[in-house]
Amino acid sequence: MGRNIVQKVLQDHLREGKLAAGQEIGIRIDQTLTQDATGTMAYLQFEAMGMKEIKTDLSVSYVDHNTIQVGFENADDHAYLQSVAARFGIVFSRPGNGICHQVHLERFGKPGTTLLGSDSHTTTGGGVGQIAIGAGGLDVAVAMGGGLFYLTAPKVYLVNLIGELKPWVTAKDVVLKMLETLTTKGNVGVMLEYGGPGVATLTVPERATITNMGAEMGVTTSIFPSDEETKRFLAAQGRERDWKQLTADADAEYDRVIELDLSLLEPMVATPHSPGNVKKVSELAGLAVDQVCIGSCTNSSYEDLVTVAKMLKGRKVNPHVSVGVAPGSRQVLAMLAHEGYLADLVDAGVRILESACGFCIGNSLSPPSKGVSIRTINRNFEGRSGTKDAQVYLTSVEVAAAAAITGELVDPRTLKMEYPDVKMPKKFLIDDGMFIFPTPALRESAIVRGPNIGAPPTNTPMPAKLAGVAAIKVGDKITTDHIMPAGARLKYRSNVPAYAKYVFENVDANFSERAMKNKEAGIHNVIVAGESYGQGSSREHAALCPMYLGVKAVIAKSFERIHAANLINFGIIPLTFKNPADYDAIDQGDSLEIADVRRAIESGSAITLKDVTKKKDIECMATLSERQRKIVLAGGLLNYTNKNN
Ligand code: MIC
Ligand code: SF4
Repeated sequence: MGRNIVQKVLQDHLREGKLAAGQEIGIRIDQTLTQDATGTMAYLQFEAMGMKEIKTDLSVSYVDHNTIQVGFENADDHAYLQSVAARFGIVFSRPGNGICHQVHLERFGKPGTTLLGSDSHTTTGGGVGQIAIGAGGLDVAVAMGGGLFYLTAPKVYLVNLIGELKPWVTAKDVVLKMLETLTTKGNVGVMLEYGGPGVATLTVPERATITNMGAEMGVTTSIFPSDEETKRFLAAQGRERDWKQLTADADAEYDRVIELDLSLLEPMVATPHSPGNVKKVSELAGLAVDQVCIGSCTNSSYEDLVTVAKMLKGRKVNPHVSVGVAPGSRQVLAMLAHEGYLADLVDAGVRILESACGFCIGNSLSPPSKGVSIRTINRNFEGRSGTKDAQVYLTSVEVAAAAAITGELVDPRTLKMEYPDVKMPKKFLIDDGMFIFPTPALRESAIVRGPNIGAPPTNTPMPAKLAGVAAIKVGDKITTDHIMPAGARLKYRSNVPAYAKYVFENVDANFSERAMKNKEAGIHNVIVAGESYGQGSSREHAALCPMYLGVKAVIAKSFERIHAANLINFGIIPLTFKNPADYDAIDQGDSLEIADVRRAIESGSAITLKDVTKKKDIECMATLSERQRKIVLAGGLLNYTNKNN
């Protein structure tokens, strides 16, 4: 039987288990990436596991998320990250060099390899034919040390692309269409493989926009073939030697086939507050806009920003709209500058922002109250922009630039404007001067630890009996932005006791204090949740900080992949309701008990949660592999790894 691309790459890297959908497998990781907001904890954990050097082919530490540096905390983090990279043989990408996913695609992504990153949009690498997966920092730390990455062998869906995109219709519209089809939930354990004749019509940066936002569907990753177009991209980056062909066999099989005719698509928009709320731009035409933010790892390539510059050239941004542009990398920024496009943007009245995540993570350019912000980013969760009641819409750069000019959400096809048909350059401007590559001398340097650098908190093993309380009850689609806000709080990422004060800050501001009091009184905290708990980012702090507050279990209707793995890594048991209707029976504040929690986890037997207040037994399931059971019992992966060393 022929093999698809996912099977080929996974089989090449398979070290444990069998490649049969639903089974746990362990794969070798060739490359890792971290970013500053998840990186400090990942490297602290790397140190705590006693690791001395990396065992991957390449590990890169990027500084891109928190470059605001209000106060000493960010600068301390950057100094720690730089010194730790030097010490362990990791490439360091200095602040200003760009957003991890964009830069990695440009300079390091390699077809047929595996990439594990402590950021959910690591999936961007699928654009260049990598199996690129987002995970918690602890999993990345283990992979850096040569350990395997464990995941569920996926179901593979083929997205068969036919036809060609019409002018003004873009890769962003393709992925928004996919979000409309697959939605943001129910896709755990799936990988998407793009194929069909339409693939050849898309450049690598366009493909990367599509694989980037696979994260929003909750799929493990998405991958494109590596073809002549991939070769052209790598050659333009001076890396033709990294190319290899990667295609599916003609008789490859898939668990599902989704047909997508590119020529039938039109400009799309995701409306507040979920990337899955997809509509046609034409349906919302005329909506007044306050702000336009162009950038992020989804849409900030050279082609994207030259398109914006060409649309704005000789025009002024609308007087009612504040327009920010953040180039995805220093390479993109430098090319815009050298080729004159930067001047066009400045002349038009654009606010030029640093090549970093910035507004995307809510640490700058928060919209005004109730403001409408058109953004080219990938997530519009409530409050993520830093303004709770802001209305954030996700679009292509073309739609965003049209809004910047007109002050309204408008289908750009209705503007009397020539389509700026921007081509990928034959040669990108290559300057690796803002990377610090490892050298033997650097390996001798000392690790710098300012006062913001804490130690990773420890956990106790799972108790014999869980005796606690429903410390909070939340609804469906709770994102990690709800659990652990970023934005202004991002600077506490290296300091768990400080960051833990903000758990569920925007959902229930008293949660942290209440949970801490319970913990001090010896009462275990339990989180009760609806469907698709833990959507969005890979931030392990959404498990780590609850662990610090004494959370021992989360019981939900369903979980998203990365967050469930993070809970296990920090010794919190993810339980699902056998009968989802039982969710309604539990109220916040109810006393909850699992009499034999340890034994039940050990033996894999059914788990009965007793709602003591309601005098009701609730059947639960813990879908854990043998390895995961041991991790949860040990109180997390750090304890488990240290015990097994
Ligand atoms: C995000 O886009 O939500 C982030 C910020 O990049 C996160 C990582 C983090 O919280 O540090 C992600 O996507 O994993
Ligand atoms: Fe950065 Fe936004 Fe991309 Fe996350 S989604 S990596 S915050 S640009």
